[in-house]
Amino acid sequence: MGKFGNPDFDLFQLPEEHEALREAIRALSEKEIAPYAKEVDEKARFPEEARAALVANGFNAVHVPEQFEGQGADSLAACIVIEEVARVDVSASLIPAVNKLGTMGLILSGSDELKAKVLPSIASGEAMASYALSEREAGSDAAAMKTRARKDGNTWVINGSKCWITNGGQSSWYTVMAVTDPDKGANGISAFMVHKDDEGFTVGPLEHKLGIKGSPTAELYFENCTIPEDRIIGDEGTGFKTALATLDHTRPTIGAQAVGVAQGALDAAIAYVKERKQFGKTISQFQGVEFMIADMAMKVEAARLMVYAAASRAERGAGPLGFISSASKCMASDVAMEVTTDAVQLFGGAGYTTDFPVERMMRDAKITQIYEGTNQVQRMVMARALLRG
Ligand code: COS
Repeated sequence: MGKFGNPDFDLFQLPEEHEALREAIRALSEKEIAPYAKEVDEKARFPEEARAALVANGFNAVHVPEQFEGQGADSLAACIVIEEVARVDVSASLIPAVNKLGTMGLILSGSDELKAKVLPSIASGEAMASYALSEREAGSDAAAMKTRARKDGNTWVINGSKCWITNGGQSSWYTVMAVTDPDKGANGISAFMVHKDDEGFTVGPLEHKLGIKGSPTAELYFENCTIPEDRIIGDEGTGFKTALATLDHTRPTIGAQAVGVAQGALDAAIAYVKERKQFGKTISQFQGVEFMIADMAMKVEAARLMVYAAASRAERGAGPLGFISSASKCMASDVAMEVTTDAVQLFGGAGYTTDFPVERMMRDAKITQIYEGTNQVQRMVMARALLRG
């Protein structure tokens, strides 16, 4: 070993417990989630079998801190769980992913009392959580939201609507961003925890989507929705910062989802090209096919490393996360789109049918380039971080 050598340390080797976690969640996903993925997609129904299996085995919300009856898994472990579920069913991977998205603001900025009220039920699987930032006219420009919250005695009264809410209707708790002071722009937005049974809260119609059909995407309505004053997350006016800080922590989880679906498509393509015969040999023996497989695997590996680097930095709280978190989500989702599209190509006509999972994977991959911020917004966030100096 040279001056910098340390035989006990390998930056690119995951710790044993993370590898063991991967083995466990992969086995569970293949046995208890994969068999239902096709039907879940065809019927656009919630993956109940996946929820039951994830809850029974403690994989539904691994990120919840131990102090609040959770497993306190680190960010990398949460990514591994999401990645492995997404490898077989992207819709099902939204259970652990959105539970994290819907509670991260609370974990980062909420009071211990509010955490104690919400988090144990998420950890146990009794409840799920969603994140409500977007509105019809405030998507990428999230600070342009119109939903209002005003103080009334010892309550907050919320009016407005939110849209594209992943797992809307399935979740019991919603992190809702609303304007509390319209004169202060982004600094006049506050974050709240709203429960599905709160007066004045209703779930609207579901979207009909290209992919992730097993995960409902709903509109939420707030009509004089009245919640206790202690349901605010952090101080008044800090909600937009909480919302963006949340995304700093969760964009790598979308990267993990993208890596997972890309790996699933790559695995399916490798198996297929070794079986499929044309011109008297398996198509894996054609150099054009070999090169495609090599490129696909190379991209997946690079995306995985970037996602893990982003998750590790989020875990360590190492500096501003904006660049790395957006870069990991953006790169991994672009890779997922390329790799799943190439997988369909390698299957040929068969890949375009629902007899094989790759067409579903391609449709599911598309959303990773759009949600938690379009990849155009990710590039904006990255550029701002770089150009700030
Ligand atoms: N963490 C904490 N605070 C942050 C932050 C971060 N990562 N990034 C910015 N802020 C702060 C800024 O410092 C600013 O506060 P001050 O005025 O006190 O300095 C405030 O938040 C507003 O920031 P900014 O002016 O940059 O906001 P913009 O309105 O320009 O919007 C983007 C920034 C576009 C990046 C943001 O709206 C965004 O991410 N949009 C996409 C939304 C999204 O991902 N939607 C998907 C929802 S989940 S499906």
